[in-house]
Amino acid sequence: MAEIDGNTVIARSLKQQGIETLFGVVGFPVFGIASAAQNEGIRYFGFRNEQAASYAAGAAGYLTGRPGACLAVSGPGMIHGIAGLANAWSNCWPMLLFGGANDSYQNEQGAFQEAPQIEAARPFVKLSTRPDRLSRVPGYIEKAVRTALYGRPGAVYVDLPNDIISDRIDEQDVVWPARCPDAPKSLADPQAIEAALAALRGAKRPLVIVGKGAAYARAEAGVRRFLDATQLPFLPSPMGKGVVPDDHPNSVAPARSHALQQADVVFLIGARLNWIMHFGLPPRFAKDVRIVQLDVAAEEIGTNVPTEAALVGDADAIMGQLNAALDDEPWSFEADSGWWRDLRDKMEENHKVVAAMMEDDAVPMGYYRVLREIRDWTPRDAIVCSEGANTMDIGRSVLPNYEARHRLDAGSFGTMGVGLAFAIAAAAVRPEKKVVCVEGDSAFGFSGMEVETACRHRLPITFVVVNNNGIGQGVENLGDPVPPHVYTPGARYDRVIEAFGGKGYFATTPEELRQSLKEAVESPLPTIVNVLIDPKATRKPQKFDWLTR
Ligand SMILES: Cc1ncc(C[n+]2csc(CCOP(=O)(O)OP(=O)(O)O)c2C)c(N)n1
Repeated sequence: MAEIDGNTVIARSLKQQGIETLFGVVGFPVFGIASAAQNEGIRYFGFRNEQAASYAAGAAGYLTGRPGACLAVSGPGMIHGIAGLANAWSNCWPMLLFGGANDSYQNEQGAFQEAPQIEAARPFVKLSTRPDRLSRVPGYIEKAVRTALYGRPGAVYVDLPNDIISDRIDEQDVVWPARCPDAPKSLADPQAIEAALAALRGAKRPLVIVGKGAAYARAEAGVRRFLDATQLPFLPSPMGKGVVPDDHPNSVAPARSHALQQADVVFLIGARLNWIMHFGLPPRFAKDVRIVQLDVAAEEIGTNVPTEAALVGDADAIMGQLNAALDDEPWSFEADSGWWRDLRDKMEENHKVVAAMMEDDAVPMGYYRVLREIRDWTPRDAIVCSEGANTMDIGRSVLPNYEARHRLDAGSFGTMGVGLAFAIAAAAVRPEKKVVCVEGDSAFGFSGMEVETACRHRLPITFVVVNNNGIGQGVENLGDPVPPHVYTPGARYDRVIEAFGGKGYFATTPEELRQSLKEAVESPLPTIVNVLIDPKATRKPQKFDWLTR
């Protein structure tokens, strides 16, 4: 049998475990791993910073259902990669970070880029580990994959010292475990299924909330069937958007606050009662709201509000149980109930406020006018990435999604700098899709250099920078001192991409924006549409101050 090196053992293990794409930045001691991965047929995307590469890995894990993988150099590179571990931890996405490390025989001697990497990763991962010898590396990688996937998905860190990477071994001495199967799917307790349906049947003002857990579990067919059968009103969480198309007749998203405040029974499908849902507490929710909760993680049950019926397990399998129970005993919520009439009235009222802003052709433009144009030029099945404050928040209601796992945003961790990375990940793992990435100008700046990554890999992403000269709101001109939230007024972000062979567009009027988007969306090149908006533009007036907190 032939001798092989550590790089090859690591690369082969990744391939064998179903990892087809690797994101990272090379340097000591991981150069050879990236090349070996390419030799094994893994696509390697070299980034400009490990932060973005690690964000990309998390998104790839969410989109594909197998852990996304990131490769980082020792010390500072691995430390940057922790940003992605934390983002994956918060969003419950399966990802692996492989960090190079100094030779283990130099530990505690002040080695080049030596750092307490295993300890640094630990708070954000399900497992932080280091192989003890080359022969067992595939076993460690199989366990890393299994840990990231099984139970509540999450991040895993694998430390790779140089002496393991550069070691050589007879191929027959390597222990190769089988490919880790996808996570086993568990069903809910049949009594909990009955309790859940009984709670919903007895509700006067029921509401379903569909989260990204439903999207991750590929439960879209079951959730749609359930809503069609029960005629219950539903709301998506930000990344739960698209599990059920936003134009589904049961969507009450335009009456979101009202629906949350008034509902008496809420059925959470893979959605958590965290800050995004105002913890399930007043004033966002009714004081005595009753909760039916479907989650893959038993420990999530009862978070912030006691749960009346707990459906623990795989969302797709459990939606199957609920649908089977409804087949046996059909039931649907009354279509002309006071609750539905109330929700429809509220949706109509909110629609009018927003419609006026979307049709306002005044220059400089506001968010709604810009986002309406983006909506009109975005293909129906595009993957939409979004980040920023107003740009993302308003975009969530203006930019529709029609398919599951087609929206990626700052998510549970509220991370800026994820947008470009997510767009690259989406274009990498779903090459058949158009990817549109809608960013605030501040958000763009966090990972802006990754436009070079998109150009180098010829990924025809359309980046739209909604430019108001700063964080949240900007100014017309720089003052002295420069206000903390302000960036260069009128910055030409569109020119950045041209340095790398992409195409930039600059727009200040609705007509220029329309023309730019039309060309950009059809272009075979990566493009940036930089649209200047009113630096003082903001959201529609909010009825409650806690909505903006
Ligand atoms: C990593 C990180 N750093 C800082 C912040 C704080 N923050 C929240 S939103 C935001 C940017 C908002 O401005 P912009 O992207 O221009 O969007 P806008 O609201 O102007 O549309 C920042 C910096 C964050 N959420 N994440």
